[in-house]
Amino acid sequence: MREKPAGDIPASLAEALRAAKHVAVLTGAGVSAESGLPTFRDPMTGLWAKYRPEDLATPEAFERDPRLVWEWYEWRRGLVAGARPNPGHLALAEMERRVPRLSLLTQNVDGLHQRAGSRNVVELHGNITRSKCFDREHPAESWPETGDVPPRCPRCGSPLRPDVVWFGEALPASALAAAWDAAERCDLFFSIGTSGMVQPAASLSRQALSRGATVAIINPDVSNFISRSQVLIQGPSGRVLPALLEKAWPESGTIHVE
Ligand code: BJW
Repeated sequence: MREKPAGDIPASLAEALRAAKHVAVLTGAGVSAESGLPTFRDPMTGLWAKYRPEDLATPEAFERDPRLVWEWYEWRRGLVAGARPNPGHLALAEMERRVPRLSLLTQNVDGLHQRAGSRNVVELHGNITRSKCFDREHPAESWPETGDVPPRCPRCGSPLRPDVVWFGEALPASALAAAWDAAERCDLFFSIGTSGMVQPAASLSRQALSRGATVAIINPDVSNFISRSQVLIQGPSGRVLPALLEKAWPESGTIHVE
């Protein structure tokens, strides 16, 4: 295990990236922090520092107070709509264009990877911009303006909710299977901007490691990751990822990701 500050990218990691046949990347809220979106567990600015997850991010919370939950997600949808992909998102999209296969496994619900140009994105925790009904999971793109908060499903009348994965809910089966498959088959696995606190996503890096992949962590706070990876790079993803691309493909000159 080696710990490197941003800008000091190990040559061995750049070589591993250049040689990789299949790269898997797990991302978390930290990747979108430089786009101005709050993470969950930052002790000062994280969402869970101000709000209790059991009041807002469980099916029971929605049953208790659907208006509160809907309005909280409406506020967050506004933040997402006003955010733009940052150099970390853009570097990952560029990485996908440079390696034979890249699986981008994201816990983020903000859609910023897709907006940055990433194509093979697996959304483990859903997407905040989509809605579905609570009772039957009918997807809903529009609904009649009846004044109901939350609005009602146009097909069955049940209340609408954001299409995200709350605590105690199963992840979408196809997304979880794709993520597990990528972790088992990749030769290089990155864990970027995630605290690794939430299962089952947190187990993916260990699975990749057990199958022989090189595992690299990129995070400004690496204190939780000692012994969980082979390479630790301490720094914000918006700085580390463009530097990593430049080190892996120096012949390309400066890679413009902004
Ligand atoms: C930077 C940076 C910069 C800052 N650059 N980095 C086994 C053991 C124990 C518990 C469980 C278990 N299995 C399941 C559970 C329960 C639970 C769980 O894991 N609980 C733990 C908290 C204890 N898991 C679940 O309930 C999951 N469901 C499940 O397992 O179902 C089983 C089942 C099967 C069959 C039927 C029924 C059930 C579901 C988990 C859903 C998580 N949902 C949320 C909310 C999504 C919707 C929303 O957005 O509101 O997902 S919670 C929240 O946490 C969100 C995130 O995706 C997720 C992970 O957070 P993330 O991304 O890691 O963010 P942070 O804030 O924690 O970390 C940010 C990091 O970025 C930090 O490290 C910073 O240092 C770093 N950073 N700036 C790079 N510039």
